Amino acid sequence: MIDLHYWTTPNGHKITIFLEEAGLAYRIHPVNIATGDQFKPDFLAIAPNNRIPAIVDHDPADGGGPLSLFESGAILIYLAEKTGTFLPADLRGRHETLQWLMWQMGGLGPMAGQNHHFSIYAPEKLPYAIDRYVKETGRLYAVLDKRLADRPFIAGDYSIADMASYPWIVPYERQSQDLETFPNLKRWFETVRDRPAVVRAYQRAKDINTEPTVNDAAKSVLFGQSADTVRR
Ligand SMILES: N[C@@H](CCC(=O)N[C@@H](CS)C(=O)NCC(=O)O)C(=O)O
Repeated sequence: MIDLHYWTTPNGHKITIFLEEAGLAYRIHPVNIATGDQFKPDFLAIAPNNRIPAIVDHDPADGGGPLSLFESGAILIYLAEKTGTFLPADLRGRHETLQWLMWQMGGLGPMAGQNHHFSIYAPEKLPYAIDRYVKETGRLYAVLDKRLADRPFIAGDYSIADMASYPWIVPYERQSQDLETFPNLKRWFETVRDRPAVVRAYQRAKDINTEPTVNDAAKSVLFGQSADTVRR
């Protein structure tokens, strides 16, 4: 059994997609990041960065005690290795997939996240910041579009690289991106979107978070953090 500490955001969706695809038994523990659940001591004990997602595997392959992990990329690699799925075993295929997973973790996710922040949530609309992140998101979309020109998925067969990137393309309109101008990316997006496991993962999110709006109280929880938040 896997305990998934989760909220209904792109980094959370990555893990429900994997778990649904692999058919692993899991329990969701909602961590409402808009109301501050990410600062509860039980969550911080497994996720010291106060960010979702995190997992606890009660049946790790080494037969030892429960194994906990935070960081969505690390969780995807762990689950892929645990199940022997969605990450090729051969040297070249494995590293091609991990390379694109890292591209998402270090590039697409953080840049699209800053795009959301400055375009939608920031109290002041700063043209330089908005332009910077909209353009950088567009550049990353173009990289993915080019990559997908001659292959159906990001790295070989459908893999954890696709599962990591897809949830960050879902809010493309909020990122001021037009999928019509990225035809290969659009075709891939629709293929992943229509997978039954992906549909199930997004349905779970809807069942858990019926009001996914970020109000002023949530903004002060999410965007007022500093070193003091961690030291408290
Ligand atoms: N690099 C981390 C990022 C995780 C992350 O940023 N999670 C967000 C939701 S998508 C969160 O928990 N935010 C809570 C907060 O900002 O306090 C990962 O991929 O797991």
